[in-house]
Amino acid sequence: MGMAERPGLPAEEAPPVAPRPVARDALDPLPEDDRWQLVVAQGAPSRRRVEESWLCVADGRVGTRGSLEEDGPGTVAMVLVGGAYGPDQALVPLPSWVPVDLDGTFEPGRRVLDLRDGTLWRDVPAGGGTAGLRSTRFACLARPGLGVLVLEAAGLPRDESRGPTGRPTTEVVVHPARHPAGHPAGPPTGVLEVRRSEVRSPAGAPGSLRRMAAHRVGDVGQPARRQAEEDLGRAWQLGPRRLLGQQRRKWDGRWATADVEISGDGDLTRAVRFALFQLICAADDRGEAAVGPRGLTGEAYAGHVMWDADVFVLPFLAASHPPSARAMLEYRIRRLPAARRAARASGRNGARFPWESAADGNDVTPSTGIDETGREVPILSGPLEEHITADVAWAAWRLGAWGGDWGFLDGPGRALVVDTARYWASRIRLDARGRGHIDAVIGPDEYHEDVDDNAFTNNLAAWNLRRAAELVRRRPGRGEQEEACHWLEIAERLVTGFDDRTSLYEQFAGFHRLEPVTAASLGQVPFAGDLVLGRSRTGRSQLLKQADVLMLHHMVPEAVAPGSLVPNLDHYLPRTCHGSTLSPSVHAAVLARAGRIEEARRMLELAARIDLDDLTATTASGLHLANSGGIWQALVHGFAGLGVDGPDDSELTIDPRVPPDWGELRVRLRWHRTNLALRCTPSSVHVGTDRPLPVRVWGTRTVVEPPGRWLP
Ligand code: IFM
Repeated sequence: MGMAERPGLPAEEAPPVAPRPVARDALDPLPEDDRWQLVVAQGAPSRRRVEESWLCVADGRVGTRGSLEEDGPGTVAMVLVGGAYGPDQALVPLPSWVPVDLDGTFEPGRRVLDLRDGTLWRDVPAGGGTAGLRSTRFACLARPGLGVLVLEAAGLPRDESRGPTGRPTTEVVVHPARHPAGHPAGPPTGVLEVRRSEVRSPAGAPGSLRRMAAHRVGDVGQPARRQAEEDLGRAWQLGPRRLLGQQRRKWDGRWATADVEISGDGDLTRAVRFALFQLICAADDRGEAAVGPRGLTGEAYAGHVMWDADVFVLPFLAASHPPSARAMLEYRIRRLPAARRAARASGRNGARFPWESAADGNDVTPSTGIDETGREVPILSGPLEEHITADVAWAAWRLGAWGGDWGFLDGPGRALVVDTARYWASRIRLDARGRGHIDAVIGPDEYHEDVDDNAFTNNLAAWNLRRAAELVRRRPGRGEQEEACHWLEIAERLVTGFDDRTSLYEQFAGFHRLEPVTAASLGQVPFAGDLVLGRSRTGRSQLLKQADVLMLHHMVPEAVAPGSLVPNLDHYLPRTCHGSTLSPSVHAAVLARAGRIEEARRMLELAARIDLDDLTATTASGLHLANSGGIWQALVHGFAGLGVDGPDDSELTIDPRVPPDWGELRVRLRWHRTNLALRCTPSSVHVGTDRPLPVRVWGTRTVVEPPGRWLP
């Protein structure tokens, strides 16, 4: 690319931070860099589970939460394997391969998660009655499913001493069988874990432990077991040092098309990289990737796949590592039969995706929950939060259009757009005047249930119908042209909620008549509005949990009324309490696009703190991955101002709005098979590219030749 330095250093160039004695497996960390490292010093037992979420290491397939190696108060050592749902369709938390039975007492010490290479380091100096310990662990991005732990401590060996010292012990564990997707009578499936450990205790030196664990999900029969043992054997022979070298090369490659840096703000840069790191860790790039709302860092929402994945996580992966976005869509494609059955069961055509989805693709949203008073209340999102069906189509379009990959949209991804359009065409009710309505839904703002003509749902459904018609225009299937005309007509008839006198979209029919409450009159955002006002009054008020009309402006700016962003921002933002972690980042994005840079920046900083300050007191059960994805979207679509336009979304538009004291906003990504490196300042942008790139920068069209140039 002929552009800026690559993040991270190859292992051989990395000087050790401090001279390290002994152990054959001792590994060298990369040089200290607080823009790339999350440091937890002397963590507290009361915060241990939060730290375990922060310090999780994952490779897209297996997540090992950041528990300490030894048992202790507050520790819950746990592993999560993507897509490993139990018979109850909940992600199964597995016992971790990390715990070591050590003699002695240890402080938590200093723990460093290095975002450059996905390694977790721990250093506990001996003293004050506690023993010393050092450890390094990582989940191998180059060999997904393989975890490596190297530990040195005075208290070794204990449990490992069952095998003769110097000879590795190998264990094979089959974790509970999962419900095979759609094949109740299929082969036995589950999670297979093969673990090998070796302890060395040279006289007069601390003992050292080398451990590796290989996890495989799916078939757990004999051949799979043999294969897992062979894979582990090869990794064992390579040893931790060479595996770490592979790890660093792999992570360097991922950051080369993913990094975002704010040159004038180191703390924000670290928080942003932490978010991007989580997104990289969450999704496999082979087969199918079932990405839950907390990725592989926690089991909240039973790891069910929700719109968090399609709308918030996928865009980052589509722009940094398309194979992972493709694997996420493969998860949806394989569940089209279930979505078609769901549509048929409700008397409709096409495919209806479930609000919460697990192994078999049926709706697994719980039907009840506990409210703020401890009462059991119905959860209506399963039957009513139907926008998920259009969200899945949007995700498919996003991968195809962003990557310039029409082969996907004309091929395996086509049904995700076309069958969902068929659903909407049969779902829309025409009234006596021929106007289309979608009755009885929940929009993204979940404080208002069972509403008619939710602007987000209606307009996204219309967008879905029009995009499907475009696909048919490109490659008509038999009888589809007539159907596509009908889709276009029905999209035209569907009420949008837009009032051209005020330029406002009414969030749903009757919203403007509700009690006009502003968030500021109730407290300082963010807060859970339903806890403050009570569930039923909230439902009768205009208080919003998260972006709804503004979510529409965020997702499909090309499909909303021109000039409507600012009036709707003025109207809806003051009514929003950000009771959902999905809210601040989206507001940051639309505020930046509206040129309200200072407010945008405050929202972004709020989003960046959600997990790092545990603002919702729920980080213990996993990091909020939609927020991570939203942070990237706020930076890329909001501050860097990237968008697409033109026939077949073939033109990249760049319209940066950068706070003056940020210095440069640097963004690396892929678009239409081109590697880009942008350096945005308040008044100019350097576009680095490895191919000739037609762009529109601040409204002016030009073609940038490699390696790039400053504009204007
Ligand atoms: O999907 C979200 C929803 O939009 C708001 N409540 C939390 C869910 C899971 O993150």
